[in-house]
Amino acid sequence: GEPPVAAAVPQAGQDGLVLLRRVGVVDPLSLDDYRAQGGYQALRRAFQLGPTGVIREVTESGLVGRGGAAFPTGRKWEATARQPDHPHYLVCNADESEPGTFKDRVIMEGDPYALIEAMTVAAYATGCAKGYLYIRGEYPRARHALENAMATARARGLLGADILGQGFSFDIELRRGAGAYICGEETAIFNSIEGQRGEPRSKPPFPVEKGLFGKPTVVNNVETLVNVLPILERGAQAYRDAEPKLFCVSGNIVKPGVYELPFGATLRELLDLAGPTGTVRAVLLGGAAGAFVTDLDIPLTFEGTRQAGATLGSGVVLVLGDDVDLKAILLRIAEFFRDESCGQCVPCRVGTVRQEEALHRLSRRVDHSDLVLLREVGQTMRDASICGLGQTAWNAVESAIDRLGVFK
Ligand code: L3W
Ligand code: SF4
Repeated sequence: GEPPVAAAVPQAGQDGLVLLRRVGVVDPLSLDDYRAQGGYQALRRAFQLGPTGVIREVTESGLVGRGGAAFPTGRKWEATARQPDHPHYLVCNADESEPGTFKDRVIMEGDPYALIEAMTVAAYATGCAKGYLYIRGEYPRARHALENAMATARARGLLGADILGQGFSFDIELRRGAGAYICGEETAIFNSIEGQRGEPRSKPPFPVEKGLFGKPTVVNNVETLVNVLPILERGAQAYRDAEPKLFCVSGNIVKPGVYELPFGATLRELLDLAGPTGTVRAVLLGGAAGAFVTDLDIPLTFEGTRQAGATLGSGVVLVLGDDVDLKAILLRIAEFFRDESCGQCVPCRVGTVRQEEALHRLSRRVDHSDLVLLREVGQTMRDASICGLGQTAWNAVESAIDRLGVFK
């Protein structure tokens, strides 16, 4: 039943792609094919540079996290590497659950060795002997591809003891999520791996100091990690000159799928590739946690989207045509957050319920007091929730009211 990977990547096989260059082209089950297409060059380069050299390259590349929050990767790695407490752990966040996000899936399904190689580089740089790959439970095809890649890499001396004869040992354990959105929050992943309830922990302390099993931990998203390969293969400067970003385009669109463009392309340029099915009413950027925009000329950068009052988030570009029922979409988003709140803190546990109730009333009859209530509840969730779920649960609704005039 599932479509082949290439179908989800309309640009598959095109020249000039960086992150997607092998997706839909390489045999995802073949290590030999991966190596024939440039695989394991980056790890060899990493061993030449040494851990500090790798961190220097990653820092100079300017790479920031692709899971949504855009934290500088080099800073995270450097902070973990220097922790005196051992062991250090590496966690790859592959619990891709933000509605509208499916970029990590195509990488894992279509180029799984890239993620295994990138995790090995990250572990080498930050002094981790053990890594966990925490994958969304609903991704059986990706899991299969990764399990095959890990077993083959292990059998060929690319995982396990003394990798490539360089005296560095590292192995990866795969863990599956069980369908909870909140388990994509980094500290909820730690709890989940440790066998506790998947609830976020308060930060600080940040994972770089006290993460998995209370030890220094690097947590990176799949897309963040695979960027490290071209950084090492090309060098930080060449990478910076055309820094690649993945976008998950869906909704009223002719060719939905994952697109790669250099940072700074505009939303209009992306939509020209994907082809809206008609007039575009609005675009939801950043997913359920993101915001609606109407200006198609905004540059798709973290800064550009922030200035437009939105977020690049995990690269969600959900296109809404003229005929969509916005109220129904808002209700669906509110229902999602109410469902997925872990219930640990009051602003989010209660706020997501109140938000959904108010939206139900408003979609029947527009009452000013409900709009006031919605705003107060939303602001409280944003200011007082423990984690990103509650902090962002009102973003999309707010932008729909303020920019799209939904309840006017
Ligand atoms: C050391 C400090 N480390 C922050 C680390 C922190 C984390 C990263 C970002 O994600 C986003 C939200 C949504 N010393 C540090 C430090 N760190 N200060 O930097 O941290 P933070 O807290 O800003 O964000 P977060 O809670 O990790 C929230 C987005 O996630 N989102 C997207 C979800 C995406 C998926 C998906 O499908 N891939 O689920 C959902 O809300 O936009 O910006 O590592 O430890 N001083
Ligand atoms: Fe749980 Fe929501 Fe609080 Fe996050 S903000 S800890 S999801 S109740």
